Amino acid sequence: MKIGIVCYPTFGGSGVLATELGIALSDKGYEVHFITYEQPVRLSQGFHPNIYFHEVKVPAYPLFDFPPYETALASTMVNVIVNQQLDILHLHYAIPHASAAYFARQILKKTGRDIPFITTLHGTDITLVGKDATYEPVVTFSINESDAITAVSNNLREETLHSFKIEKPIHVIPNFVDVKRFYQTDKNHFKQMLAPDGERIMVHVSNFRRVKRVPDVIDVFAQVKNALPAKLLMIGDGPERQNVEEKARCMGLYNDVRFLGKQEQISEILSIADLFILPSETESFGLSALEAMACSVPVISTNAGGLPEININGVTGYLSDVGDTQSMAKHAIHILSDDSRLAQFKKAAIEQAKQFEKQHVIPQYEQLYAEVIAAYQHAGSATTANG
Ligand code: GMT
Repeated sequence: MKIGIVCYPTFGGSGVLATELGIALSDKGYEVHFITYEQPVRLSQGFHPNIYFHEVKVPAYPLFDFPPYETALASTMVNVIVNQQLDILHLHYAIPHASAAYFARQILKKTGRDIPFITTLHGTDITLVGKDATYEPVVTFSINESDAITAVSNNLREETLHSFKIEKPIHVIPNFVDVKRFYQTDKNHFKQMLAPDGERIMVHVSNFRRVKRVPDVIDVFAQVKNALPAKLLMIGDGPERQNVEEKARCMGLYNDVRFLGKQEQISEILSIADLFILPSETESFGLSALEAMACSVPVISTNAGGLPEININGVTGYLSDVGDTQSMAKHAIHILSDDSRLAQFKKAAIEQAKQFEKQHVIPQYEQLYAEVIAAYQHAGSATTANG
């Protein structure tokens, strides 16, 4: 089977998941074609013979204040589908991928070369951006035009049904982790450098958007540091980074907080962490928290969105209300202040991550692809027979 994957190539969760899916599928012998404007970050970590990358180029032109990415994407889809003879297109993040796919398919229908497409909803395409009136009609239409729809958590499925008029079933296929790549390795030399006096290490990973409430990480850390020796590693970059760095400086924490920027070898950093913190306003799943758990790191998070589906309160970490940094700090101190309790939470974290191992999840996508292709071919032959 030849599968086209359309995603954002950045460090954002939807692009990371799409890339991990493509790698897992290629390992199983499928031919995978990524269609996006840059090589996805996680693809750069090794060569995969079954993976192809097709760059969407958007030429500049003096008339264009806003170069038409969606048009370029739809055209690239058409070219790749025809020339590579793809069987199915899998879109990650609805905007603008689902509408571009709809457009591409209308073009291909004229030549009888059209293929089915699946849209996977990831989070802010529904909870934030998608329901904005600027995009909503196109998002609703193009999701409904998809041959199958998946959401990464039960919560996101419910949110989608609540906010949009969806006329098809939404399959929940959770995010997954490759525990052969995400596991705790011995990085004690690295830990020694960052926490020379045996301080506990807290980690936050995100794209520093407002929705992540990154300043709350600093507030929680300040309270934890008052109670026990600790260091904080901040991984990622984005619009809030400068403010948050400034906040850490103003609070006199700068020597204990390291802003490491965007990092590709996340599992190495997670290997030295004692606690992961994710205080998001909304989070459809929290892939970064799952990857932390796979590296035996317990999680302090909010109870927003799909987070309670992966972070089990009192077992793999704790859940608090959005903005309740006191509760988050109290829970963090509870976990970090006792070696045997920390060990117990670490053990539970990895056990929970195993529930989301890739071998449990990839077959769900494979089955969906097979069903969608069969239904599409069946519908096509029925139309031909009748017409
Ligand atoms: O917000 C992000 O970190 C990126 C965003 C995206 O769509 O690229 O992530 C969303 O998709 C991830 C993968 O399915 C989920 O793990 C994240 O929870 C989700 N983010 C939000 O809902 C805010």
